[in-house]
Amino acid sequence: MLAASAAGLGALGLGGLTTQAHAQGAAAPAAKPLPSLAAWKDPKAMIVHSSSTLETRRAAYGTSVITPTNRLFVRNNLPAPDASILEQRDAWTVAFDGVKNPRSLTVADLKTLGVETVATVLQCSGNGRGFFPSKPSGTPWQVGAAGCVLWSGVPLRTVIQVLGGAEEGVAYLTGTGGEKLPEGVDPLSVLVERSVPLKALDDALLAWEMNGEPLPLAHGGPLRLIVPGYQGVNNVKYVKRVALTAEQSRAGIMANRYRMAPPGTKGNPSQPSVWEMGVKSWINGPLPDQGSLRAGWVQIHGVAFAGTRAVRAVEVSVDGGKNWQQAQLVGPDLGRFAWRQFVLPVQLSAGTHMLASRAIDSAGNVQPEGRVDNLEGYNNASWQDHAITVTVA
Ligand SMILES: Nc1nc2c(c(=O)[nH]1)N[C@H]1C(S)=C(S)[C@@H](COP(=O)(O)O)O[C@H]1N2
Ligand SMILES: [Mo]
Repeated sequence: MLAASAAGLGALGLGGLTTQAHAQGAAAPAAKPLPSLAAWKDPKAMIVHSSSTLETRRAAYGTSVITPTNRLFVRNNLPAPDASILEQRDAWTVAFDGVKNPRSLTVADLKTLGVETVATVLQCSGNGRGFFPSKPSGTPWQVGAAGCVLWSGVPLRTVIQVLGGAEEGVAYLTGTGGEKLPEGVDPLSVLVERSVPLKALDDALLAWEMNGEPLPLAHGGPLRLIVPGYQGVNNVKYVKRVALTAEQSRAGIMANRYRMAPPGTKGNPSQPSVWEMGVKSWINGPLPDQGSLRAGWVQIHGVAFAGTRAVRAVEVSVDGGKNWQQAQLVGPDLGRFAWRQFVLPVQLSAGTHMLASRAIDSAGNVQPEGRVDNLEGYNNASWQDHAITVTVA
């Protein structure tokens, strides 16, 4: 089949077109078995780091916009709640605080208030940690702690309005995870509770569906707080309390961890928290481990996003960053919180080529060449780190 079509293209003067199959997720099967929480994931698409950390293989992103749920990464700081919480999804209760009329609402109540769908990039702030030469502790993610997901639920601002609006003096939106806390430890040291600046309320969603299905337990079902454009940790799963607060949470995950702490220091509340994501892109194909590349045309493709801002352009280099060419952004455009697919057709000659991409956002911010060194390896957007070297026969 392939040979026949290649011959046909040759007759059209397109000889040299690569016949390499862009295998989607056809890399070696995961070495460790999938954990029970995510036993339904596509094993060929995932790298299993641990029972609570699964990464999407770079080759498994494919070339469409939405990341299928069975290929999306998983990251849990605590053991997930028991699966029985999904038996009666509509009965799940969330406490609302910091509003004029504080009260609890069930998912069934929330479903009467509104419905909206938003596409966002969900990315762990540690995505790209594996490229830090300092080898920070934590999962050494490369590019696969990210995905583009469609979330459906009720806009949080609508719920807040129904509850009489914000109390005076609040400055943060604080979400609390519904995990059972281990006994014998300080609850604040393990509690998943995150605060984001109040302006995030404009876009935040309480989601009960993702990619057209009820939220699986691994991704926060029955209900998850989605903060579009903000790093993964702020998107609290199994959300059981939403509060508008004057101060940030005192939980360790907010106060000391997920801070841009200089190497050799300790994280503390005076350092920047991992909130809005920066401008970032990477190439998903061709990849070095996808079989032999033949000289001729290839479609360099990848993804680009910029937190709360739209992507204005993506440039691609085939010579390690010396020269850049503008790539084409391909649709559909699912809004400023989603990632954009980019494509650049190039003719590669025999030899070794370093392929890199760098994105520019709507405010003119350019994806940086280097990373900002920090204790825990957060916020790596370096185009240099994400470059790949392919050999063409
Ligand atoms: N309740 C709760 N929410 C959570 C977490 C968690 O451990 N518990 N992990 C956070 C982190 S660090 C990330 S990167 C994302 C991962 O989302 P996913 O597992 O759906 O991919 O969820 C965030 N929300
Ligand atoms: Mo994360």
